[in-house]
Amino acid sequence: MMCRPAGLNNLQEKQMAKMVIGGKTTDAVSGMTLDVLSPTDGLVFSNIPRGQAEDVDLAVSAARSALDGKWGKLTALERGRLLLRLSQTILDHIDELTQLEAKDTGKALTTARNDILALARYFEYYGGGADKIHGQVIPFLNDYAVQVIREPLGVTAHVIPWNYPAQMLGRTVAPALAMGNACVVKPAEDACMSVIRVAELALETGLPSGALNIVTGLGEEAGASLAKHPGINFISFTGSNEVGVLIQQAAALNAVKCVLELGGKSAHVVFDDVNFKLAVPAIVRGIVGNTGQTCTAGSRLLVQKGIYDKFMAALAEEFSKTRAGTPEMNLNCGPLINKAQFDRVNRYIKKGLEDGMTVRAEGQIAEGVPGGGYFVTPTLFSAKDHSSVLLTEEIFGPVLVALPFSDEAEAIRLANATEYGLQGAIWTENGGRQQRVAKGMKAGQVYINSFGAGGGIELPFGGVKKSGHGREKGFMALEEMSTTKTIVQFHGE
Ligand code: TXE
Repeated sequence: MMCRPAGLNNLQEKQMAKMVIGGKTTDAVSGMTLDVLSPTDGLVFSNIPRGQAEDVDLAVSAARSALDGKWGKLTALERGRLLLRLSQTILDHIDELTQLEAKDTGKALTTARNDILALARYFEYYGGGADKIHGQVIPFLNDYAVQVIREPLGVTAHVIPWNYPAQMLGRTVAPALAMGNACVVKPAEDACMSVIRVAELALETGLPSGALNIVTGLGEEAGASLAKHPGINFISFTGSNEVGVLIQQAAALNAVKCVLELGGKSAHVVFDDVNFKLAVPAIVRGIVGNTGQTCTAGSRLLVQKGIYDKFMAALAEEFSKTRAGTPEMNLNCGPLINKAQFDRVNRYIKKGLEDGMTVRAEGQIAEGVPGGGYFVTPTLFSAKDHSSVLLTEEIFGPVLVALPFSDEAEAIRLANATEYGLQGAIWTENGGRQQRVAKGMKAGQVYINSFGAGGGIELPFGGVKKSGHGREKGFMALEEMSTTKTIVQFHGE
């Protein structure tokens, strides 16, 4: 039976989802399944197959056959057109996909809808890019012609997390397909329904069998089997640092390239000439949006001493308006994804209090949220010094920690005082300072007088230090998902 979830009401009945392998929807070879819980009420609303090594084998073989078959023979123009068609099909199913994403992750319906729009945009952007990847002609010795051409890597593996399932699928798979690779995706066991549905829609749109395969299951089973599979030529991973290291080790054993996006501890640096109207709402949105479960969440706030009290008062007022609620309530915050994340975030809040931090503001959990959901109170802390782990470790929840600084040099030192380096933001009207601090920050993306979750689809994205390596988004993703071949031709006599 093909899984055809169609809206939140139907989803209230338990449904069985299937994997997509070699153009067919399928159960795990073992027949085993996993329950899928809604974070809003903690209740089981679906099952997914518990894929294992044998299912990964089938998916990798299907991807290889696609490369050797119809998919591998398409022109760049034909691949691009298919992706553009898929983008439109996603938009045609936006209500269904929005409901599915919201149910699975607990996101507000408006947020989920924006995620589906972004998913469609990924396929649009890379569909348009498929036939615009050019090689080079390099001057060399007399009587030689040298071309450098770009080719697909082959079978690409993609292990993705649960915080933005639909967007992550688009981000990693659209450039891979545009370049002519065949993909095997292992979505997160906590949220993968939209990913499965998009793979079904891709088949209905005409994507050849085996070009996009989905193996569901546990990280340590399906994920680990995929990472170490000798048949893959590349792996992209977004998730925790601990698992990222395992992925890189597995990639090293097969000598395949890997791209890692491993989270962050992004800092806002607020100088005394900050524009309050711009900064205050953006900083609050940057930590409570998606319930703080965003790798780029602005989870540290460094504020210049002279305006610390005034700025914190304005921020506290805005922060205290935040409400965590169900998808239908469409508030600025939802539940955390699961019990483990719920316990983790509450542990950090408790630790903040033990470390002597002051609670400057709290949001609220909206009235009427069901019991059993994983809702936490958004919390704004003020720290006296940099000693607490809340200033260095990724919390992945709606918890913001503020700390005062004296001057530019101290601001840069504190902004860089974590093992992560994903994103940062600078709030000042002083142009010289904007440039100096942007260059001093060790981060893959820096915002000036604004803050976005990883930026637009057109902008290269990725981290330095323990936030990972490699770049996604923008045209750079097409380079990451391809390899170059140098062809040297002697044309003398
Ligand atoms: O991540 P995992 P978890 C961070 C965030 C969060 C923490 C833990 O700090 O609190 O990680 O979250 C698959 N081999 N981020 O435990 O385990 C897993 O099935 C191969 C940041 O959920 O890293 C899922 O598909 N794969 C982040 C994916 O890895 C394995 C997003 C991510 O899960 C595996 C999510 C294994 N051994 C969490 N073990 C971001 N950068 O946005 C698990 N997986």
